[in-house]
Amino acid sequence: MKQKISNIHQQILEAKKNGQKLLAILLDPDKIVWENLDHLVVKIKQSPATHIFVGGSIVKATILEDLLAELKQKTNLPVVIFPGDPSQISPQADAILFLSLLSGRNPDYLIEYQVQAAPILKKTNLEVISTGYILIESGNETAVARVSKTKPLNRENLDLVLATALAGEMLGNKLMYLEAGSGAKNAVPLEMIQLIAQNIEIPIIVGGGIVDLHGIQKAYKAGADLVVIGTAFENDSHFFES
Ligand code: 1GP
Repeated sequence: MKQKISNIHQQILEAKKNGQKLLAILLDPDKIVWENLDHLVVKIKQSPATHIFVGGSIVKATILEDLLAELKQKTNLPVVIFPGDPSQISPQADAILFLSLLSGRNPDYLIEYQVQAAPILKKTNLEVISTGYILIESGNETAVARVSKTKPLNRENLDLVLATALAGEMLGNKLMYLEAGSGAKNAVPLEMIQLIAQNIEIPIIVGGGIVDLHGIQKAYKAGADLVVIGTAFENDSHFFES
């Protein structure tokens, strides 16, 4: 196995300080067509991606292990688990986003799963990056809302989203993820990204429903430090060439 990439959180902080914008390609192990994996890896290498996120709402453990092993073997990018639940922990990755679903009021996603995951994580050398996760209403029901049985925050209610992000920062989260949900009809509103960026210090991840390169640039301009692209790249491996 290749050497682990360490200090991913520190690198994100430095990128933010230097105004360098980051991009993660999100791969859902359940949607990977294995015969195409080599082609996918070539396309990831040719893309401007700085990180690979791996995860999904429901993932079979063996597929996760296999995919992580392949990605670590074939790329030099940091591979970060973006888990749907504690079954999605693998020592093969470099880091894991230790998520708290702050927009919801389901205790499983606020503390129960974290309690289940902590002893498992303790035995790995994964870098654990605590991340506030805020789901924003996006025009259609997304897998995160369905699986977590939580409601997203109203996209018009900027005050509540801001209060949630502030609370997440004060609780000690190291990153804040503004999520419209995979395949969202509407991405996170730009004015919302801007407001949160003006009011919190920690790096901001934005994802869900971003379908073109212009959308990525707009999110950066509004204040996103790292943008996540899943569905658009999944549907078109030439996405970044357009
Ligand atoms: C989902 O934010 C990510 O958790 C990416 O969303 O699949 O819509 O790009 P998309």
